[in-house]
Amino acid sequence: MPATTSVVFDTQYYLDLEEKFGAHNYHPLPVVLQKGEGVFLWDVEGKRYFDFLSGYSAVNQGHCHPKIVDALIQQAKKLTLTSRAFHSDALAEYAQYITAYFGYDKVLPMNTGVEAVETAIKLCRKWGYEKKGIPDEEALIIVCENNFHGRTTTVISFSSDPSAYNNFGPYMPGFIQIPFNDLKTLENVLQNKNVAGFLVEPIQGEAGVKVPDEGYLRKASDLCKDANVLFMADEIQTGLCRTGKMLACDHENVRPDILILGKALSGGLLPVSAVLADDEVMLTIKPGEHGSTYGGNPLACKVAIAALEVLKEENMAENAVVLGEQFRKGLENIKSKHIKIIRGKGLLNAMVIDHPDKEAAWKLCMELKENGLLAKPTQGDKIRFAPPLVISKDQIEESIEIIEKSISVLD
Ligand code: IF1
Repeated sequence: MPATTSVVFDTQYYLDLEEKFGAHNYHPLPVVLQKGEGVFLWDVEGKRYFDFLSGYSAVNQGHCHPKIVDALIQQAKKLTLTSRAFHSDALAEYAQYITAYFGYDKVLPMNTGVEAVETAIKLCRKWGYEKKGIPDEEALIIVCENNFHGRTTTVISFSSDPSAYNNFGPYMPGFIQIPFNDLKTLENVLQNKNVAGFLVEPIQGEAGVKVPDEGYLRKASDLCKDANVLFMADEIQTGLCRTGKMLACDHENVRPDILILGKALSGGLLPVSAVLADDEVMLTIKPGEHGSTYGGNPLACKVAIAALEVLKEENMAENAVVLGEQFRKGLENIKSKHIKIIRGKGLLNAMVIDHPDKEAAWKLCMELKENGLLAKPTQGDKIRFAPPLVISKDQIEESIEIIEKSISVLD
C-alpha cells in the first residue's frame, strides 16, 4: 500500500473517538461536521445541512465569513498576542472602534461570554461599594429565574437549573433571584439599599426563547435608574443583530449601564467578549484588579472589528427582521397538531412541541438532521431555530419545507 493513501473515516469513527477520549459534558446530535460556509455545514460524509443553531448565535455573520477570515489571516501573520503587559496598535484601534459603535466611554475586553459576565459582576460590586456606598461585603445583584449566563462557579451559583449547579457548591452568595418579566417583584426588591445591579437577558435563550412583555426592559431600566442600581444587559446571545436590532435593548430604546457582549463579536472565529460602560463605572477597576492573558489580544481585536463591520455592511439587523417574520409565518402555516407555540424575535425563534413522548423534540431534531437541517432541542420540549443572519428568502422557504416534511415523524 503506498504511503500516501488517505483513509476516509465515517461518522461512527469520530463519534467513538470523541466518546472514548473526550469528557462527557455534552449530549450532541450525532453529526460530525467538517466544513462550514454561510448558512451551510457539511459533515464528514459530505452531506450538507442548513445550520439553524449558528453556534448558539456566535455565527450571525455566517460560517467562515470571508472578510472576517481575511482579517484573521492578515493579523495572524503579523502579531497575535502581547498580553496586557504591553500595548498594541490593534487594541487601541479596537477600543476606539467598539466604544464609538455602541456609544460608551470605555470597553473591557475578555474572551468567553461567561468571563464578560464575571467582569460585569465585579464592576457592579466595585461601583456599588465605591460609588453607591454599599457597606463592605453586602452588595446584592438581582438576577432572573431560568437565566443562563454561563458556567463558572459564581455564575452557576445563581442558576435555577439543577443540572447547572448540582454538586458544584459551595455557592457564591450575593444574588437575589426574581421571576423574569415581573416588574412588581423587581420594584419591591429594588427597595433594598444594598442592591448594586440587575442582570438580565433581554430575551431568555436557554429558557426556550422567552420574549418578555413589551415595555418590560424599558420599565425595568427606569426602575433601576430611580433606585440608583446598574441595569446590566447580557446581550451575548440576543445582541449583534440576532433579534432584528443591533441590540435587543434597542427595541425599547434602553441603554444598559453595563453592556455584555460575546459570541458573534468574532463571528465564530475566536472567543471574543467585551463589557462596555461609561467612566463612572469602568474606572472603578484600577490596574491590576482585573484582566486576562488573552483578553484584548491583537488577533481578537482585528477579528472583532471585521465582525462588527460586516453586521452593518450587510444590513444583518434588517435581514433578521424581514426573514424572521417570513420564518414565523411559514411555521404558523404548517398544519400539525404537534406545534404548540411559535415564538421569537428576528431570527431568534423557538417552537414548543406538543407531544406525550418526552423525547419528541429530540426525535424531531434527528429527523430534521436526516432531511438536512440542524437544530437542537432545549428544555425537553422546545426547539430553537436561529440560522445565520445571511440566510436568504429562498433558503428560509426551503427550510420551512424541511421542517414541514420532518414534523410528520411525530404523527
Ligand atoms: C453551552 C444555552 C445558548 C449565553 C448568555 C452568557 C453565556 C451564554 C445569554 C456564556 C452562553 C450558550 C453556551 C452553551 C449553550 C448556550 C446556550 F442554551 F445554554 F443557553 F446559547 F442559549 N450569556 N450560551 O447564552 O457564554 O461562556 O459560553 O461563551 O454549551 O454551555 P460562553
